[in-house]
Amino acid sequence: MFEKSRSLLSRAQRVIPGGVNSPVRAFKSVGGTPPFITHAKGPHMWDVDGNQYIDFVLTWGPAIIGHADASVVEKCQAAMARGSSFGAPTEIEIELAEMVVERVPGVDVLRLVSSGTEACMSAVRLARGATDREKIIKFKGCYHGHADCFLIAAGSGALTLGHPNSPGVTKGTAKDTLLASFNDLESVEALFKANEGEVAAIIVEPICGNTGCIPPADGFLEGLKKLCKQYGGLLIFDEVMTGFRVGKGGAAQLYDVTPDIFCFGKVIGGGFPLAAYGGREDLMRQIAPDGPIYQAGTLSGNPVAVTAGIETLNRMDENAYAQLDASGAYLEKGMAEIINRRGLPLSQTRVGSMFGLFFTDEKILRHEDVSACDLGKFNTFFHGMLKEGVYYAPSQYEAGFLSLQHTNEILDQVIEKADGVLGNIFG
Ligand code: KE4
Repeated sequence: MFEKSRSLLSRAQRVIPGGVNSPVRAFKSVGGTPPFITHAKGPHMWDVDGNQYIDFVLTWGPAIIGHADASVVEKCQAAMARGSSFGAPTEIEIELAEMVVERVPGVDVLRLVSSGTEACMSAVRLARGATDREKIIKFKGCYHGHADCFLIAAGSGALTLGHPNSPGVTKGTAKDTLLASFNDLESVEALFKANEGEVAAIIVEPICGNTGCIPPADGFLEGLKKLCKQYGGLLIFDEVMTGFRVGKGGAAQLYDVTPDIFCFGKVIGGGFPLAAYGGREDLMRQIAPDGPIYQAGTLSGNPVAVTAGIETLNRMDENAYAQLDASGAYLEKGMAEIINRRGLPLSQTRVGSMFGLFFTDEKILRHEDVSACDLGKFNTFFHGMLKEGVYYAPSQYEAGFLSLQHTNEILDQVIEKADGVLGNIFG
């Protein structure tokens, strides 16, 4: 089933670390051989061995209207023919920025960059520059890209300093990143109190998507905003995954909590390297060349990526979000029927078309709870479904996504296959 992928992996490993250009693709968490993909269309992907998959990863979120959308392909081909990048301003960059400002209450000004890491890294630099403070608070299990200041593990005690969770990240960097627990306002306030006057910002995924899909508890996001106001820090919503995914205005609009700074990625680029950060005008005017806080990028706002982003956002109107939510509910209902009928120790989470399937029947409120999951059974489920032609994210610590092309007929196929695979696992 994966012979050609196995051979390509061996060849790739000789010249690329792990044979992949991003670690999660190597399947280290679930084991086995990652299929090498040849092409994708709509809700499907195909690999070099000719296997077809219903894709729940959607390149980790961006392919919200489905892979290789004809209109996006046509418009991007035309954009490419006019030159892929000029390193100079273009009108369509203004158009995309105006679309984001119009869609997302709280974004007055934004800067386009090329990756979510770059967006989050720049947002933190902005917060530090604007407040003249150095520390940030992040949450265990939240991922904001691979900038040094984010690769920090929690200290042993609740208030001990973080330490690097990757070689190459310095202790000097680690001391400025504090770790709190998601959905636990007390853990956040304790850090503010222990670092009075030193915290520049909280950065949070408003819906966790990098430790499975974990929604915010009622009042949590509002509580973060109040703590920032009380202690003088800025609130950064990392909406790289949730922005334009869970609604037109992202999680901020969904939960009616406006941060000071937003980070966007994934859907905004429709599958091209395009991300952004933005927010209050008084803050964003401090970014060069308006202000002294430096940030730059050779390919930032390149016309091909921007064209894909504009086409993708243009398709994401209220009806599209209503359709995605209905699809998410349909899948959730189908899986719940299996879980209930078979009495399985599984739990589901969902926000619109972003979902989680946890191999535990414990309530999942934060990253620490995910360790209660039976990762062995998750891995067996993952491979069972892969063999059945359904491509879940290769880790219990990832979220799943639907596109406008995941019809109920497609989802019925998944539900039927899942019933069989789960029956084999749990008897
Ligand atoms: P990139 O630098 O990978 O474009 O974005 C980093 C990032 C920032 N913030 C959030 C909330 C994110 O989810 C991400 C990237 N997400 C992972 C998937 N969990 C990307 C997949 C990968 O690392 O290959």
